[in-house]
Amino acid sequence: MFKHLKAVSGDPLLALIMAHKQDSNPKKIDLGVGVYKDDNGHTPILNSVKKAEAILLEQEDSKSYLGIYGATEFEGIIKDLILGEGNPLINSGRIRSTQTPGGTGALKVAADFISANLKDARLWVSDPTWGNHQSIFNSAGVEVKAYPYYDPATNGLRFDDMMATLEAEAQAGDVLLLHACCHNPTGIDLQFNHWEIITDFVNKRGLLPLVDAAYQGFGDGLDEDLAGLRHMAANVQDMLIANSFSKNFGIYRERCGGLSVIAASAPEANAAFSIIGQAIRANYSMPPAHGAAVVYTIMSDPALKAEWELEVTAMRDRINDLRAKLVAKLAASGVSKDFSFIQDQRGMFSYSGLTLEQVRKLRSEYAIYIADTGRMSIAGVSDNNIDYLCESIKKVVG
Ligand code: PLP
Ligand code: TYF
Repeated sequence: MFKHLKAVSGDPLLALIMAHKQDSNPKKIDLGVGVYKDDNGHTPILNSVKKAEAILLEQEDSKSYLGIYGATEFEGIIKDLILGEGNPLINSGRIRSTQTPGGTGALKVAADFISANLKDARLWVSDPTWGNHQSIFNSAGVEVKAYPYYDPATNGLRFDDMMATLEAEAQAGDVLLLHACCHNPTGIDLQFNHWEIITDFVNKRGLLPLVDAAYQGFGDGLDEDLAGLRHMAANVQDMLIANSFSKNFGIYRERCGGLSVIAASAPEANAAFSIIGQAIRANYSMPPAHGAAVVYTIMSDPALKAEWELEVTAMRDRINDLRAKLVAKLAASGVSKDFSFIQDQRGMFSYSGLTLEQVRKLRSEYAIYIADTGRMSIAGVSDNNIDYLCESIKKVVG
C-alpha cells in the first residue's frame, strides 16, 4: 500500500534545531527556531503561568468535554486581548471568537472556512512570510499569491511595491493576510500609516483582511503592537483574526490560540461563527483545555494579570536590548556591513541580510545556527554568547 511513498523533507527550521542539538562545540549558538529564551538559553515557564497552574491543580474538578469552541468564558478574554478592553466592537455583537489549538489551529480553521465558503478567493501573503502560511492554505485548497514586502537592498519594507501589486492584481473577494506585528521572518513591520492606507484599500477593493497576531507584546507593547489591527477592525466591515498565546504566555506546547470573525452585523457574525464551528468539528472536534484555562485564570485575576504583563515586558525589553547591543557590538567589531537596521526591526526575528554562503560558514566553522534565509532568532543571543557571535560574523562578512 505504501510502497510508492517517498519521504518528504521536514520543516528546515526543525532540522536546524536537531543539528544544533547534536553539535558538540561548546560555543554553539542556536538562532534558529522562534521561541523565547533567557540568558542561559532556556525557555522558562512564566511565574504567572506556574501560579495559574497551581490554582488549576487545586480547583479543576472535571476533564469532561467542553465544546467545539472550547471554554465559553474564554471568548471574552480573546476579544479583550486583541481589541483592548472597552473597545466598542466587543459589545456590538459583530465579533465572535473561539479558542483554537494555537495560532496554527486558528489559521487552519480560517483556511477551511475560506475554502468552503468564499468561492474563488485567493490568499495574498507577504514575500516572504511564515512558511506554514503557504502549507496551511494550500492544503485547504486555497490559491496563495505573494505581494512584495522585504527589500534586500535596504533591509526595509517595499510598501509602494506591495500596494502597486495589490492595486494591479488583487480581486474583490480575495483574502489579504497581514502580520499584526513582529513580522516572521523579517522583523520588519507595517507602520500605523501603512495600516491606514491598507484599510482604505481593503474597503475600496472589497478584500477580506486576515490578520495573524502571533507575537502580541513582543514589539512595543501589548496595546501598541495591535494599534494597526485595531484601526483596521474599527474601519472595515468584515475581518478574520488568528491569534496565538504560545509566545506571549510561553505556553507553546499547550496549543492555545484564538480565531475571531468580525462581520457587518450580529446575525452575520453568528452565522459565520456557526460555520467556523463546523470546520472545527471536522478538524479536531474541540481544542485542548489546559492552555486556555491557564490564560483565563491569569486574565481574570488582577494580580496575576499584572504579573504576566510585567513578564511580557521583561521578554520584550530583553529582545530589544539585545538588538541594541548587537548593533553596537557589530559596529565596534569593524565589520564592513552596516547592521543598524536590526534595531529598527521588531519581535523575535531579524532578517540579517547574511548571505547563504555566510550562513553556511557560520554553521560549519563557528557552530552558529541561523536559518538559510539569514533569519536570526534574536532571543537566542545572550550576554554569554554575543561577543563570540559578533566576532564570528566579522570574520565571515569581513
Ligand atoms: N503565525 C506566525 C507568524 C508564527 O510565527 C507562528 C509561530 O509559531 C504562528 C502563527 C503559530 O503559532 P502557534 O505555535 O500558536 O501555532
Ligand atoms: O518560525 C518559527 O520559528 C516559529 C516556530 O513548524 C515554528 O513560528 C517554526 C516551525 C514550525 C512550527 C513553529
